[in-house]
Amino acid sequence: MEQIQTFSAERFVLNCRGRLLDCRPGLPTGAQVMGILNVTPDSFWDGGRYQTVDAALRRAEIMLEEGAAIIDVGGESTRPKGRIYGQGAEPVSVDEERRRVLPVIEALAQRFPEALISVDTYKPQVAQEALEAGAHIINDQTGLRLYPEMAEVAARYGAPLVLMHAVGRPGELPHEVTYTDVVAEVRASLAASVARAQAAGVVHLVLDPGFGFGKTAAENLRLVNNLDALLALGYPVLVGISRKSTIGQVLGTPEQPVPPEGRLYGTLGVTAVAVLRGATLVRTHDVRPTVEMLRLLAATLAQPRRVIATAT
Ligand code: HH2
Repeated sequence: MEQIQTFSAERFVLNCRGRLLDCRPGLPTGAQVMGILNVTPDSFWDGGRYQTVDAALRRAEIMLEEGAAIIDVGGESTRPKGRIYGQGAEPVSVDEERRRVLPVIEALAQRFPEALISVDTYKPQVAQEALEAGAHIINDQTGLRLYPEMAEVAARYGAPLVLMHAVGRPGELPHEVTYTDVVAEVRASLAASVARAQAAGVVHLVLDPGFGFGKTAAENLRLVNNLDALLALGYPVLVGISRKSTIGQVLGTPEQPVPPEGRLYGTLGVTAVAVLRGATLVRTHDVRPTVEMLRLLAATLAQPRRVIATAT
């Protein structure tokens, strides 16, 4: 596998509409933390908790105090239909998504001018209005697959674009996808998304394997353990592992996964491996535990390694 020796500032220091975010591997903080703020009624973990602007602002304030660099605002859950999550999330119209996210983004931008705000949407119209309202980053869970014109919006506003790998439509994941080589296939799909974004003139991209999106638990973990294959495409890598069902399935069984409230420590373990393999952005519901784990990970890795030869 090819190795990237240097992480150029041009690609790994993101220019977020004039504000810089260092995403070079080896950061003293381990990685940049993106705090999740779902302003939805039906997200699998935080759904229904932050549906008023006041509640969303209070939650953002806590996450920023705990060390989040980015607040990721989402107005449509992607909770898939199926055995684990039951009915799945409802699709959301452009109007409803706008109504949910725009007032929160506007209030966040005013109240916390030092914070970076990303908008978790695959709809170009919502993204554009979110950028107008003060967002800095677009987080596209479909990696430009549904609406390639999202790339033009990112290019026009000078906003970094997160390209996540997923299959199917959000909320309607096909559960029967079979991969022959999940790492190679996800990498090839992301490479195609990168080419599309570059052609539209987007400068700053972030790649995301799409942990939990139409992949088995083993495939999700294999992607994390081979994240350097995505990093080799030459852009910073983000992971969103937080409390997802893979953690519950490994701790319990595929039939009876441990519920989301019991998935924090497992999440931290998988996240540590992701960062060791080169991820420099971590999307999480649990900012303080993640920040503390990352700091200790970085402090440990900063110590010189000495290999002591053993007698055979
Ligand atoms: N995961 C979710 C949503 N957005 N964005 C990126 N870049 N990467 C992810 O892994 C990712 C994401 C799903 O998690 P969550 O927002 O907690 O749940 P829900 O979709 O139910 O709102």
